[in-house]
Amino acid sequence: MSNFVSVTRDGGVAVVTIDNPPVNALSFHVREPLMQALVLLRDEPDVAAIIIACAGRTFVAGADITEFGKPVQQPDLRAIIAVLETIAKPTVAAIHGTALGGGLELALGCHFRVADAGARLGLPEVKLGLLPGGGGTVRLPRLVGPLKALNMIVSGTPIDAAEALATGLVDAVFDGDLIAQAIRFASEMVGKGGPFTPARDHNELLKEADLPAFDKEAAALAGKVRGLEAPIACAQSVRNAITLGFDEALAAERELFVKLVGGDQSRAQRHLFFAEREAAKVPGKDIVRRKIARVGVIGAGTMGGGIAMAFANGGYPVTLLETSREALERGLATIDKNYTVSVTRGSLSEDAKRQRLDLFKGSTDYGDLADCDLIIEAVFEEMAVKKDVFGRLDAVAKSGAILAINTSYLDVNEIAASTSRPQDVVGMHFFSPANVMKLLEIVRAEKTAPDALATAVELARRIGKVPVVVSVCHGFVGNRMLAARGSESEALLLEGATPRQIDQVFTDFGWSMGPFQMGDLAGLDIGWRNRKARGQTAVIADTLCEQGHFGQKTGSGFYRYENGSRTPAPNPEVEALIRDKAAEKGIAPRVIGTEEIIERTLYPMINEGAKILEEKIAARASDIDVVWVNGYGFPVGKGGPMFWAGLEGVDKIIGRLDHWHERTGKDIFRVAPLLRRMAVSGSWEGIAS
Ligand code: T1G
Repeated sequence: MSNFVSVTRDGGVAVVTIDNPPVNALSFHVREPLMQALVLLRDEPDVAAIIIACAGRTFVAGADITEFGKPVQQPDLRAIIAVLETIAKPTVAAIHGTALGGGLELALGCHFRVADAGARLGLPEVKLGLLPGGGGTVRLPRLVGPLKALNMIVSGTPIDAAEALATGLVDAVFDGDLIAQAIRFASEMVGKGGPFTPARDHNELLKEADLPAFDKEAAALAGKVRGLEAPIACAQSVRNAITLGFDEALAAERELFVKLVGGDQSRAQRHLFFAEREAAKVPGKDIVRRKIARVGVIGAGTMGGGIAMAFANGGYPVTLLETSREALERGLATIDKNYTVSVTRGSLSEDAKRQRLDLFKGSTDYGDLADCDLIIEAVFEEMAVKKDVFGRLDAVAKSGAILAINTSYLDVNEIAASTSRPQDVVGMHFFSPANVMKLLEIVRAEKTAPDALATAVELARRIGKVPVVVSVCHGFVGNRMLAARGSESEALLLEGATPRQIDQVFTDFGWSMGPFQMGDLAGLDIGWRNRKARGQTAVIADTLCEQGHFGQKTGSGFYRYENGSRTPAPNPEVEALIRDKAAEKGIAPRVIGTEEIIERTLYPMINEGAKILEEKIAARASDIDVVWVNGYGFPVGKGGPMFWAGLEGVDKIIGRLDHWHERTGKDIFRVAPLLRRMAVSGSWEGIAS
């Protein structure tokens, strides 16, 4: 057939094997020979059954995402499935690894699906700002029922083989040689004889559908999507499967797909898909990663406990060190409590909890870290404390162990230089809660060895984190840009905007909450301590902190939180404080609009991003997008700050930055040379000096 599609025979059973590494995406060079093979085998009289399988580590993981946005080359996936459904002899999809998106849709075009016990099946298109475009929203509800299909398609979360069997998505699950068992299964079907019913003709579950219940569930899901179009389109398309005929619903699905694939949101989310994978690539092909079998964590407080859980969740044995038995017991008890909450919520089984807790070894003796391959500290954010810890680590850690610093702004070079092995020192900046937040800024210090860096990046992926390599500067990428975004917040308050107004601009933009509500959640005292350490001031926030108002944890900050609630209520004291401070500074309040708030908060952030690229603190603009989407909740539908700058218009951004620079003389508005170059070249690629 071709390099990408081959056919083998086992008696009357033909096995069509797709081989398109690394994930058997349904690229055009696969689709064409696949179509030819299916037509041939359909019409081949001595072929009694057809199996579709894949070589390599996974079944088809979807359509080829790199082809989106380009003219579609025929045959497309729908044409292939249409031919599949004309085949009278039994067709069987043999699934291993992942059957995702167009891959699962191809399998839904077969009469039967059998899976390896470790397989995962799903329609994750919504994560790319799309909906299944190969009939998935019309065929899946026919097999698993509309409600299950709705949840699978709107969440985009794959299910495992056991659940796929239980829901009727697959017909059998096998351990061992999948192809041999698929051939046996197909032969049994031949033996049983047809007619064999394609998914499109399974209507029983649709007839029983409870539309009001469906609409209720769809509305609940829609309530969580904050301006994203794809989840809404997904729900509508599954609903069409209930209310419309098959072909009508299929046509409606296509229409929705074409609209989404050409839209900015999907372009943004596809950008992030590839950006996350690029960010994890460390220059230097043949770097041998160091072996990591055991991890040590110093400090069992909020950060240390979360970091330790992240490694245990990734299957790594953890030695957790504290200065005292009490502190250690307290830390371990919090970890146990966190796992118990997950069990109660049903996101973790009691067994899994037990297995993870068994990975922990508590200690108060630095000597117990001697057998660790990577040791990360999460002690108090003070240089002297960090240096003391690294001095002691230097004495006990085994040769070749990686020594990692979890700091959000301290100078990693200075700490590395305080050891005898700076080549083994790397920054691993986790985000709180560390067992939940995806982002991990991997800080390359001046002397960090390439293999230590590459090992830290690989380890991050293994524990389910999204790693981004950054170089040393104050606040690295995320916090440095956060400071630029926040630097005008106080000025905007003094000039007439309110915390609620500014927060509303951010939530309308797509963030889950604005800077003032976020400050209250994280604790205003963190920023206060930071500002004091740097000799900086923020008159409103500092005054609130001096008065003991740290936000949610004290019941009052920029908002009030009555009786321990998490719902922010207006705080008249803050409004009075703002008016007083403005009067003191002779600032007359005025009406401030949404545009101005965006210009004075998001535009400086992009400008700072350009400076970060100029200084090579980040290797790619897309790395900055990955940091902001995975660490700071930047709306995925906007692709991250640097991608969004392209949507917003870089000329417009430069024009307004120049305007505010002229008006205020503030450095955050001084346009970075690289941003001006981006405006000329139209892309961030290849313009860093
Ligand atoms: N198209 C093109 N390239 C892909 C790809 C795809 N679908 N999936 C992965 N790659 C590349 C990826 O960029 C990387 O490249 C390499 O493969 C390994 O990937 C009509 C509309 C399968 C779970 O959303 O979730 O079908 O960086 O590093 O961690 O309805 O890849 O090495 O150059 O991620 O082992 C729907 C996307 C598509 C699944 C494997 N499918 N893929 O994870 O490897 S839309 C998806 C994944 C669709 C139809 C529609 C994961 C994976 P490089 P990797 P991994």
